Amino acid sequence: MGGRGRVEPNPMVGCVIVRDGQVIGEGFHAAFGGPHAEPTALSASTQSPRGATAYVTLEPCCHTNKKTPPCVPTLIEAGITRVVIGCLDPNPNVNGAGVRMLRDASIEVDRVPDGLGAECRQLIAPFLVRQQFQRPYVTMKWAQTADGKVAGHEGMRLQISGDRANAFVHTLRARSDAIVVGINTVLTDDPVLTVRGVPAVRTPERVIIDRKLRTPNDCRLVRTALQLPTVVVTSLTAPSTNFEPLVERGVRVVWPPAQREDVLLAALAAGDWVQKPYSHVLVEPGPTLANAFFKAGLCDRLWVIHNSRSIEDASAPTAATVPDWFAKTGELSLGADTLIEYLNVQSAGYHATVPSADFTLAQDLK
Ligand code: AOF
Ligand code: ZN
Repeated sequence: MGGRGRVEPNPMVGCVIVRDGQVIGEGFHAAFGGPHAEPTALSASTQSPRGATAYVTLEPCCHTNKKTPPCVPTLIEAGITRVVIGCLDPNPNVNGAGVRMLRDASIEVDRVPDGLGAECRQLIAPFLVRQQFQRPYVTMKWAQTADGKVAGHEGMRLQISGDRANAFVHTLRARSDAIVVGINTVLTDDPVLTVRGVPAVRTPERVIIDRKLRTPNDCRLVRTALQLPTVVVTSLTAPSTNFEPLVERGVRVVWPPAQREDVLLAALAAGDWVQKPYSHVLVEPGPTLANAFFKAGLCDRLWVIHNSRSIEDASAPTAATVPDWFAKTGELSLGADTLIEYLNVQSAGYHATVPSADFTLAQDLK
């Protein structure tokens, strides 16, 4: 999990070398373009890996048209005699060919038990979703009061979560490729959607869903658009006069090919206008956008921050309801807040009811 935020769009992979029941080396893929887990674990081995078993969360790679040398020949040369894999690599250049190449070299290859295999797939769910469906992994996050409110009187901006919970949100932002908000959030909160107070692992693009192109030229997102990538996703019915002033200020304005909300959301999740593929999209929605994502089946994971205060104001907007098909995978107490993670068990990005890498890293930070 140490590679989270640094390896994407590649998967997180870990490897352990075991001989005579003893761990002699460990490694993980730490950064995009850098050494893979297997050579890292082999070079970290404290004893000769000859005759040892390599446990790898993903099938070792065997293809050569890429950044690093293939792992299968490296394992063979190191004298590994058994490889236990967590799951197959869906990359069409691998996808079972790594296993075959190992077996052809008389190396015993086994799979971990099914439950553990599902956990290995969950670890790389964003990679699997991208390989199979060409879309990023979508996380939604919101904060709510004890009485279920997400903003103040008549929707006025209200800081609900405390400093510790905010710091965790910023770690999640720092590992995401895009942060998405709806136009209502821009109009009421004027957010800047930057990563603050934590190391910036990636620079997320800031995306506004704005069907009628109402994004104000002087909002903070637009004012910082020359420094930080900013995209407005609009529709063909938007007034064209609003287009130029945004573009002049450095905003990329894009139109999915149809006007329907579901197409807009699907296009967003597919990130089909982005120059670089998105692996992780973080949506910070109001209740309307949250429900739209739930309805479109486009939310894979959810982080809800529950604050212990109530505001008891009937005019304050109420949080969306977490659908029944979301399974709770973690709970973390952070001062006056509790962070709860859910996974959408109906999504293609679901494999096992286990805390995500981001949640586990948050737990470790705590
Ligand atoms: C492994 N071990 O630790 C990882 C694997 O461009 P490259 O050389 O980094 O190769 C990227 C591909 O290798 C990636 O798409 C995936 O199929 C596999 N990732 N394989 O044996 C690793 N990270
Ligand atoms: Zn490899």
